[in-house]
Amino acid sequence: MISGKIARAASQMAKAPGLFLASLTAAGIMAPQVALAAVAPEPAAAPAQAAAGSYTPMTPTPGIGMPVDGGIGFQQQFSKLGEYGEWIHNAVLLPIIGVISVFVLVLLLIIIVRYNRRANPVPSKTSHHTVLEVIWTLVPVLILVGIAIPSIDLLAKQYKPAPKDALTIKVTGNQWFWTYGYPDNGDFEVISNMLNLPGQPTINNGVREVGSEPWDGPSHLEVDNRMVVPVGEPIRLQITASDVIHSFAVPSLWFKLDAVPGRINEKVLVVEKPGVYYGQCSELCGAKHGYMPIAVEALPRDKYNAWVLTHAGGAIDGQKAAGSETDYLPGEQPAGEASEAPAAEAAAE
Ligand SMILES: [Cu+2]
Repeated sequence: MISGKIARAASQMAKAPGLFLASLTAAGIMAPQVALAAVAPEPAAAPAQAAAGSYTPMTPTPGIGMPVDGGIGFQQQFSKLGEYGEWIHNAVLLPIIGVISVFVLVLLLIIIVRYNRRANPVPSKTSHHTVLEVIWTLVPVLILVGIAIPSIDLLAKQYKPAPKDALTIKVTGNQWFWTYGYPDNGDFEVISNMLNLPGQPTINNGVREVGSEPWDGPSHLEVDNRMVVPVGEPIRLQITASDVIHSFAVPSLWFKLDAVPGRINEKVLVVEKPGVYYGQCSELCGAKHGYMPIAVEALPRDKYNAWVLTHAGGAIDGQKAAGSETDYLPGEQPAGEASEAPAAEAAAE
């Protein structure tokens, strides 16, 4: 384990000597003074603090990444998928629902006024009308097809796997808190508990009260240790649970995926803007189901790396190139090759 860390750190040395020494320093292997003396060309030049790992939690913007008073729509979205989903809801579904509801209401009113017993004592005996029947079958079919096209497109995009070299973060639901594992960053783990509520019975022993730090967000949503992620790059979230089924859900990031014991569910997350985004467990999971919120803090890469280095054993991952690789799963072939392969086999037969 330790030798693995040293090996990994050593491989980074070639690329970034400062970071290598910083990680050694963070791991307690080398004294900071020795590290700096050994590398820094001029003592004053190296901002040692940033490289050695530093982190102050970000103060959330009110109303962003969290519910708002009287809100009835979606939370403001901070991912491409979320913006697309919100567009389908606002520009496709709501107008269709509105037009159909008004149309049916108008038909009902016409029937009530014009075809009641007094206004129309002798009702028509017509029972079939071919043109009308074709229209009222065809129009709903076309409406459903029109809704299905963007819906299936969104569904497909949501389950597109992360690029091969995306950063992996493992999310585990527990009764009643979340743990976040960082296998690409030295495999440390963050335990995330809801902050206690002032003047109310203690929910989590040994955890401070919400509002006791300047960066605390809303009560019931803020946690002691947030899930920190890099902004603007695809992240492979692998989600599981240790006891019962939970669900990892963050509305403003258009993200919800069940956490099932003994199983890993995977989905890609790309956060567009730095910020703090809150969510909650969304699967009834026991007595304290309502007290296991999620707080995702998205930071620029350099700040994310500095956060990583604040953890024992934390190591900077190989700065994954965002989206440079293809989107197929490990072991799968690219679309072009895959289509050629069966043809080649067929030709051989
Ligand atoms: Cu839960």
